[in-house]
Amino acid sequence: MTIPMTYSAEAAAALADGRAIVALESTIITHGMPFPQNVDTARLVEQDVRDSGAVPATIAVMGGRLHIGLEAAELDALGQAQHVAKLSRADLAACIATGGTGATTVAATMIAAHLAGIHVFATGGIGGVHRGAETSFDISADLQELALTPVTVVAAGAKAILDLPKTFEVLETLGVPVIVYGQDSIPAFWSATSDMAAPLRMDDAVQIAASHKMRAAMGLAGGQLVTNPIPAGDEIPAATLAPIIAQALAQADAQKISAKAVTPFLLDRILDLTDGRSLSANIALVRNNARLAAEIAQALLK
Ligand code: PSU
Ligand code: MN
Repeated sequence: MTIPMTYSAEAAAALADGRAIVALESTIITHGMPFPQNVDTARLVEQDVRDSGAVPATIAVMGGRLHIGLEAAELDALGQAQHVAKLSRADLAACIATGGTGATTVAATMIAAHLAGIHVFATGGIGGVHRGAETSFDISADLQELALTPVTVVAAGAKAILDLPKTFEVLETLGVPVIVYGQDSIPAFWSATSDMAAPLRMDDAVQIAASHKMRAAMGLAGGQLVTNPIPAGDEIPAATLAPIIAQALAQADAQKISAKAVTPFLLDRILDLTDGRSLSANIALVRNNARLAAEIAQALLK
């Protein structure tokens, strides 16, 4: 059986020419940000990748086809579509097989990127271990994917709505390298720093690319997580966010939000409670990650 895949014109050309490519996810478009900022951001992020010397490939499933790169009209349509499925490893194949449409999470985007021969992927923040996971067992499939699929993922850490210490413990257990770019503490999504020490620190894209290649040479399964701090001018201090996150979590609890709905619900509540500041920060950090990912993708070719 062949996988029905559709490549955007620029992704197809870049793959044929062996040029640097950066995969981008689509759940951040459909479930992570409201319209129209979601589409505007997706376009800006694609352009950031181009301006930094690589080619963007936004990944999604549309009408039963796995799209590697979206044309402008497709991105527009996805950004405005209602009730789009949120696809992870568990449901990606089923969506394609049944002719569905869905946005890819970090886990599903990694799988698709790997199938297409793309080694680097930029997003905002990965999923992780939710607070209260000791009773809910809610741990994002993103973590396990990092242990399985050889793609270097650039993110501003894990989303700060999560239990960050538990998230990084699980990554350590799974053998996923967590590389902090340019500082000694793990960034915390909307905030540049945290009190968690960097498991690994690298200060340039060439080192990150070299360790990606070394893992491949050694036959180590899985990818790397590169955590890139939000630019200082765009961050929201952790102390400002703490009560807001607590309030959003209490609302999720009261409304019995569960499973895939948890992360989108919390992001939406925090957007409201910060008067939009969390969205501006989110946009700034994704763009920052896209630029670093483009550098890593180019360094991999050297
Ligand atoms: N980064 C963002 N916003 C998002 C996401 C990432 O800045 O909405 C998405 C990613 O697709 C990630 C998902 O895989 O949130 C995590 O969802 P869950 O916690 O349900 O695994
Ligand atoms: Mn979950």
